Amino acid sequence: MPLNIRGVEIHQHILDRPAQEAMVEELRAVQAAAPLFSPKTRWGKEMSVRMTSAGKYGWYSDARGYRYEARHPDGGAWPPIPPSVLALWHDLTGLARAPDCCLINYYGETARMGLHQDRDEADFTWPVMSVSLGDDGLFRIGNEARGGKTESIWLASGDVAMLTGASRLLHHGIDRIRPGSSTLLARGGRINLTCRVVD
Ligand code: MD5
Ligand code: FE
Repeated sequence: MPLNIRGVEIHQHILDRPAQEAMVEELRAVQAAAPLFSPKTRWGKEMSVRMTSAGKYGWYSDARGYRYEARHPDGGAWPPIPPSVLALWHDLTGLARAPDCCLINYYGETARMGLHQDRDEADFTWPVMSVSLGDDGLFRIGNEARGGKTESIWLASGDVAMLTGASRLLHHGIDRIRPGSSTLLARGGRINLTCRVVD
């Protein structure tokens, strides 16, 4: 049974160590084809999280704002979503439809992500799947409206959060990671994969 926080279903350690290692290996190929970059916000500030994507679309941000793009900033198409990620998506969602985007977020020691909503997608009734790999991350879950009380939980390597229904539009963020808490990634840090249906 998954933990349930405000409708966010958290499956702790659903991926065992070999499954995590296999996923990291597949992600290496994605990053080789589509290198990590640091998006700039609309206000010109570089995000502390480095990113890339796989699938039909990649998430992107610059002075024109947040959006999905069909190409990596270097100009090429995004690589395909790795088979291990697609298998997990179909297994947990029960959907026949594949996600359009698998965003790969890389958190170094001091990276964080402020409270925000994910609302760049056309239809919020599709679930979102979030996979944590590597160091622990302190995940904060808020409300649909800005402000109010929040709840936090440490996400560990192999944890998967499913955002469905009413939880889909909650504010959320990563306050900090716990450097050195996992041996999965040779260079340390935390990877988060977020799979979404975009259009
Ligand atoms: C992360 N990434 O750990 C998080 C996990 C992002 C992002 O937030 O936008 O790249 S995604 C967690 C998520 C998605 C949609 C809804 C909710 C959480 N939620 O309602 O809690 O890098
Ligand atoms: Fe988000």
